[in-house]
Amino acid sequence: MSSLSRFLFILTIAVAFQICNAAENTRPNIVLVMSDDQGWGQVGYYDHPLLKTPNLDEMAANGMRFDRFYAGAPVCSPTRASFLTGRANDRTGVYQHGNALRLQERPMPRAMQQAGYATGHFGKWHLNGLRGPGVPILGNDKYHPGRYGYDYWLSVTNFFDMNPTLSRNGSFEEFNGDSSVIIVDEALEFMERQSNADKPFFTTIWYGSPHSPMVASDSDQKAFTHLKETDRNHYGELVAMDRSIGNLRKGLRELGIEKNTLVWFCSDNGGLKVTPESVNGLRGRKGTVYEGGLRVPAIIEWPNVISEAAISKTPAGVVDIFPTIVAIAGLPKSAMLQPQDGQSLKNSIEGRIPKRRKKPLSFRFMEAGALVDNQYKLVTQKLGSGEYEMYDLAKDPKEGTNVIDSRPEIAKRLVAVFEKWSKTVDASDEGKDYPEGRLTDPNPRRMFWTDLPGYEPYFEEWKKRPEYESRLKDK
Ligand SMILES: [Ca+2]
Repeated sequence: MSSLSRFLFILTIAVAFQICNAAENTRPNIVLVMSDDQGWGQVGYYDHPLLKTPNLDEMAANGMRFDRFYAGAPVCSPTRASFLTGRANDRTGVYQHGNALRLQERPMPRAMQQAGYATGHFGKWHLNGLRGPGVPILGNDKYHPGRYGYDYWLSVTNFFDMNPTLSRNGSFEEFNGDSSVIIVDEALEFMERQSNADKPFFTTIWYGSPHSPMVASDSDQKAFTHLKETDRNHYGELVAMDRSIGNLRKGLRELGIEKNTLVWFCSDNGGLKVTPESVNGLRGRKGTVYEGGLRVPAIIEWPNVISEAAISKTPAGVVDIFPTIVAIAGLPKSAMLQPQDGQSLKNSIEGRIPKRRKKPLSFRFMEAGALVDNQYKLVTQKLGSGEYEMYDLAKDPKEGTNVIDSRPEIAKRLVAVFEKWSKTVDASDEGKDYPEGRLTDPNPRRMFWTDLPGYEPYFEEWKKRPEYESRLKDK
C-alpha cells in the first residue's frame, strides 16, 4: 500500500467510525408493545361506554393514532410472525395459532441486534410451536426468542395471567401480581441497564391481556361490577394493562429517555365476544377476516419526531412495523427477507400522512383471505374457490353490503392483485425466498406442551396451579 492510499484508508476508517458514533448517540430506542385480543373498540379514546384507558388516551393525545390499523392476521401467532418478519404469516410457516416461526426467516430482532441494538423480549411469545396455557419457555427450546435475535428474554409460551411463572433466558422464576405490570417493570429494568451503558435498545413487550383466562384484581374490576364474571375480569385486565402503559411512559420519563424513544402500541387481533361488545360495531371478531377480526387499536408516541398529536385514517398494519423500523434506524434493505408485505410509515410519522396507501394490505388465514385497497376490501371465505365478496369501506365500514356484482371493474382488478399475491405466498411457503431455495427443516409439529418431555418434571407441581389444572389432570 502506498503512503497515500494508506493515509486515505486510515481517513476512511476514521470517518466511518465518527459516523457510527454519531449514529450510536442519536439512534432512537424502539419499544414495541402489543396487547392480546384487545378489540378495536376497547379504548377510552373511542368513547367506550364503560372502559377508561387514561394512559392509552394520553399516549394518543401526545402521539399518532392510527384509526385503520390492521393486525397481520385475525389470531395470535400468525400476527406475531408478521410482526417480526414484515411478511404474511403463510410465508413463514405460521398458518395458525401455535405454529413455530421458521428459523430460516430473517426477523426484526436479529436485524436490530446486528445493528448494535440491545434486544429484549418480555411476555407472551407463541412462536415456538407449543399450544396450551402459557408455560415458561425451556432454555433448550429450539424456537425460543433467543434463536431469533433477542439477547435477553423473560417469556412465556402463550397467554398468562396473575402471578405468572416466567422464563428468564431459560431459567424459571415465579412472580406475584398482574402480568402486564410485571413485564413492564422488568422491561424498564432492561431499558435502564442499556441506557446507563449508552446502548440503544429494541424491546418487544407482548402482553397476555385481555386474553383468557380472565383474571383481574378486585380493584381493577370496580367499574364493571354489574357485568358477568368473565366480562368483569376481561375488562379488569384492560384496566391493569392500561395502568402498565402509564408505568412504561413514566419510567421512560424518569430515565430521561422518553423523547428519543419510539413507543408503538397495537393489539394482535380483533376483539372477543364480550359485553359491552369489543369491536365498536364492526363486522366479525377474532378469527374472521372481516374488520372486527383484523382492525386493532394502534398508537405511536415519539416526542422527538411527533411533536403534535396526529390521526391517520389511511390503512396501515402490523406488516409495516419492520420496514418502518428499518427506515428509522437506517438499516440496509437486506435486513428484511423479500418479498415484504408492508411498507415504511416513516413519512406518516414525520407528519406527511398520505391520503392513500400504495401497497394493498393482503391477508391469508387458514381457508380465508382478504385484501384492503384503501376504499375497497375484497374477502374470500375459501381460497382458490374464485368466490369473493367486496365492500366499500368508505361508505360501509361495517361491511353490510356486498358490492362485488355492482362494481365489476374494481372487483376484477382486486381479484387479480389478490390472486397474484397469493401465488407469491405459495412460493414463499415452499421456501423459495430463502437463500437455500427450499425448507432446510420441515415445518415443526404443532403440539401441546404437555406432550413435550422437557416439561414432565414440572407436572406434579403445576397440577396445583389453576391455569394448568385442567391440562394436567390426566397426566
Ligand atoms: Ca390474541
